[in-house]
Amino acid sequence: MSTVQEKTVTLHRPHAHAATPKAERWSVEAIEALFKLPFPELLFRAQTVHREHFDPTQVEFATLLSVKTGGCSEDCGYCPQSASFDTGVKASKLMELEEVLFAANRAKDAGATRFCMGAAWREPKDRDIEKVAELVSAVKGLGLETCATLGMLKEGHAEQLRDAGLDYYNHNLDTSPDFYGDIISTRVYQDRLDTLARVRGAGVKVCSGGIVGMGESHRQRAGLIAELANLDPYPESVPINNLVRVEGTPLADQAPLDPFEFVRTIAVARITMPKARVRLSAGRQQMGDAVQALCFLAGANSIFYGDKLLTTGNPDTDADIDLLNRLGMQRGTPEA
Ligand code: SAM
Ligand code: DTB
Ligand code: SF4
Repeated sequence: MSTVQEKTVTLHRPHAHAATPKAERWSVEAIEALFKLPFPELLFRAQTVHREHFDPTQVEFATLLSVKTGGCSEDCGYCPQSASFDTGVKASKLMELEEVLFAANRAKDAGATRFCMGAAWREPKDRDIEKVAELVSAVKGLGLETCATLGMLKEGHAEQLRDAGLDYYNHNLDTSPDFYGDIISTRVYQDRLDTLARVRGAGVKVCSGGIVGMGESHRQRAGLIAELANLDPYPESVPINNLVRVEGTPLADQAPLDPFEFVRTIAVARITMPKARVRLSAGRQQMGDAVQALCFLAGANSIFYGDKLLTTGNPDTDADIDLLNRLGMQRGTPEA
């Protein structure tokens, strides 16, 4: 690592929610340069930014529930829920309200503050939105923050969800524009951006991140962060997923990512999106406590909390509480 690279990195910190002039935005090159910093330098910068905006001991607990599982018409190469791959995931219909409320109550009792409902749809139909709106308003009634991830939204859908009490909509950019076509053939990057614009336009908070470890290059990893950080404003919530390699998907045999590269991605997300909740998302079960601790040091302040993600495993809730206790950290609702 040369000191020349180190010196050429300038820390631009555009303010969230302010109109950011084009000149101040993050270039892929500047983000790549951050990625290439010596690890201690990168973590120091990320921690400095984190502490400017948040209490670094606080971590948000968000619980996921798959309200409609499997049988999806999209072909996202990482996803166990695509009907294109034989992964053993059984397709099911949208869950009934009572079942969702039961799970949301249990999540609340276990300490979650946000409840995210996921559906394996390319895009919901009008009648799906009506049903999900009922789920959202019931979960909101429990005093939980609500989030939904249902695929692409048409005109008016985001407004309907907002009116039902939806706080966040999750829709990931997943990777860089130039790698996207290698992973998904059934939609294009602009479709994702259009949905994010609809969500933002309706006044629903944006949760958008991506997956690393899919075989993307360093530059493409930087390209994903640049796309997210240059959204104007950038997302309030940024989930960074480490690919969960699922048997039957095209990415099942992908070589695992160097864990330090994952930690670097968290740090770069923190530096470029200072006020966002950066979520250490999928892949924690395979990661080990020490790497998770490094992610918190790099600025992650949110996790998915609960024994299951959508279809794959997640650490036990007891193990998560134990980990935070050992680190002297605690559950909270980090506010910038
Ligand atoms: N169908 C909707 C969509 O694609 O937006 C919502 C559900 S989809 C499962 C939500 C996100 O989960 C994906 O965008 C992707 O980032 C993440 N995801 C899915 N499978 C994953 C895997 N095997 N490893 C890591 N993240 C994964
Ligand atoms: C996100 O970024 N990650 C979550 C959530 N948003 C919906 C999903 C992770 C899914 C991991 C694979 C599975 O459990 O099916
Ligand atoms: Fe379907 Fe979402 Fe999985 Fe893609 S990521 S196959 S859209 S459930």
